Amino acid sequence: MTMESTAVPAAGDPATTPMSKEQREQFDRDGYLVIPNALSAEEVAHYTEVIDRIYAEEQAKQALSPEGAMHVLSAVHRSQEVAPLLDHPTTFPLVWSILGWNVHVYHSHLDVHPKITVPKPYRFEWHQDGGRQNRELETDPRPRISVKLAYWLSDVSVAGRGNFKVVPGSHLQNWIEGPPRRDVEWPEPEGAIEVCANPGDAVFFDRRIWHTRTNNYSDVTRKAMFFAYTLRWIAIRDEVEEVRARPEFASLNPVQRQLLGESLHQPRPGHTMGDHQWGHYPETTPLHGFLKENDLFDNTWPPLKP
Ligand SMILES: O=C(O)CCC(=O)C(=O)O
Repeated sequence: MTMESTAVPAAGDPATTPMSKEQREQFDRDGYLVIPNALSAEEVAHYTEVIDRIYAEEQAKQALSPEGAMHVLSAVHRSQEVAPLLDHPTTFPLVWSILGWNVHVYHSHLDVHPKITVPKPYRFEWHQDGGRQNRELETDPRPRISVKLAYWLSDVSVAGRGNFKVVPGSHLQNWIEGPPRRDVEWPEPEGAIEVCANPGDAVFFDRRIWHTRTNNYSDVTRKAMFFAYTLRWIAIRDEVEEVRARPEFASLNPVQRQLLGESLHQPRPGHTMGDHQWGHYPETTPLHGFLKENDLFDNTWPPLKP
């Protein structure tokens, strides 16, 4: 189910259930949350079929990594079939509960990591998301600015299956010790844990949490889809222009189109797309409309002030 900004969902619909107090406390403390059963078994089967098909296409193009892994950027550009994950009712409320209504998806990827059977050179992959945001923002800690959702299609309920690895609570830490060069072997950061999840679970994380993908030496092929959200005054990295130019873009709901960077601005004097992205026109921003219709504004949290 995806939410239609024109239809008011029924009371108790997960799409209109904001992040709970307990979830917020945990997210603020740990920098991430696991959302059990974010996807139904049918959805897991459906998205697995989609990702397997994309993997087969990449394999046919010989575009996989030497270990046979796939890391395809711009998820909806690759297949509009994954668009319902952009505003999935079980997870998207976490996004607007934290970032508010002036948001879009700036980065996404579809990942498949089969068992590694060939030697893989060491590389220190621990990072915070946001690239140069981590150099160009001067505060300590730096601001959150973006959050990311990972939907698990494979079973990573035990460690060692290419799990997502984090240092809980490290989102408030600007720096961790690392090697002088990324190919120099280095001990894992203190307190690092592999996050375990069942197929259909989602992980919601603060971009600042120190995290890494881990190598999959298990027999279970790791499959996951990632979507990162940020404020509309930050540029989208994904290839969304082509997505917006396709006829099928019109079939998406208004919130999904907002998340894919639809301009939304009305060509009239003094009204620019940039102003719209700055949030000057809430009345023509679909997520603002959805939150208003469902009485979801919250004066105690600035991003959710009407
Ligand atoms: O694939 C993973 O487990 C980690 C993904 C990651 O590093 C990221 O989303 O920035």
